[in-house]
Amino acid sequence: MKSFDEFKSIYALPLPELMFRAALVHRENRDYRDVQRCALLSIKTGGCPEDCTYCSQSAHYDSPVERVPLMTVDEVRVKAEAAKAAGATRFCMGAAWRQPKDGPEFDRVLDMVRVVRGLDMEACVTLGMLTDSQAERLKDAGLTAYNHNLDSSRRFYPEIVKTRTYDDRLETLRAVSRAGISVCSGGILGMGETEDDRLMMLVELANLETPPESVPINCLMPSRGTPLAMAPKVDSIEIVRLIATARIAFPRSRVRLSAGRDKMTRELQILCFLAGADSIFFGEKLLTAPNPDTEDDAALFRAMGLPEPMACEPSCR
Ligand code: SAM
Ligand code: DTB
Ligand code: SF4
Repeated sequence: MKSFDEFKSIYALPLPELMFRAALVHRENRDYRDVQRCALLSIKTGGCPEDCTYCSQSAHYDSPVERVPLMTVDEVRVKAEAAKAAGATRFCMGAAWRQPKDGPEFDRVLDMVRVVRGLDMEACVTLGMLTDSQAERLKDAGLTAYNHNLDSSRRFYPEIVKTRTYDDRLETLRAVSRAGISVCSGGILGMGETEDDRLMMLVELANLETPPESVPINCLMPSRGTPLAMAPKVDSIEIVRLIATARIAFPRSRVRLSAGRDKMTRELQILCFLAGADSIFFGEKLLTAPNPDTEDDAALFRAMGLPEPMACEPSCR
């Protein structure tokens, strides 16, 4: 069992020591040159019945996001081919659903997964809560990973979402694991939580029967009309400390520097990579919010001396 005190004592180390330990763990367990580029696509946008206070796609708030129904498989194929040509080795698709309904739309998502896998990329989807049978069908379609974030600590969660519980979230993560799909689960910084809440979230993830193989760390993308529209920016060093702690807590997992890079300097992003982050979303849009220009990202990788996207290891296909 991992404990809060253990993670806190790591997180609170003098920064040079924390960075050194995280870099050691990174090198012992992974190839530091392998920073994965993932593409992200919103396959169904807006009008979501959940009330997540951070989200531009919730129907509870008046945000400027336009509702778009579920894409066609052909539209997804075009986007996936372009992403692959641009160097993505993972293609992630998100739907603004509380949970998928069995029927033609879920079947279409299964086809989208098959298309992405047919292009030899990892496929990840995030569709809300899943039943065991839906998880099994996604596995049969070839899904690599399912993204379902815990977002924050159990204590803080009811302050940001009221339409579902922390245990609902954990139940879906268990269904995903039972189906043999790799778990992608992390959180969001900057919603008014404390640094301890962020650590409690890592403890919760580390104590899962199957800890996530992928841990996205998002910074809040404040969206007009949502209750968190005016939330202040997260302190840079807090981001770096959390990434380093996540690297030590999940030595063999991908720690993903996810939403929020558009407001980070090049130097801060590089500190995050030195702390053990080894994945980014690239492309000019996340689901609804902006991401850095692809040209700026190419320059960032050149500056780090990591010019070529690394192909994903054969075992992940
Ligand atoms: N509806 C599904 C769900 O919530 O599980 C999937 C889509 S949802 C947009 C996927 C994840 O994006 C959320 O769990 C949350 O962690 C993240 N997210 C949503 N809005 C965000 C925002 N404004 N800033 C940062 N991350 C956000
Ligand atoms: C994750 O942890 N981050 C991505 C992905 N999983 C689906 C989503 C980020 C969303 C940022 C806000 C937006 O684009 O609306
Ligand atoms: Fe819906 Fe997901 Fe946004 Fe919550 S985070 S409102 S569940 S799309």
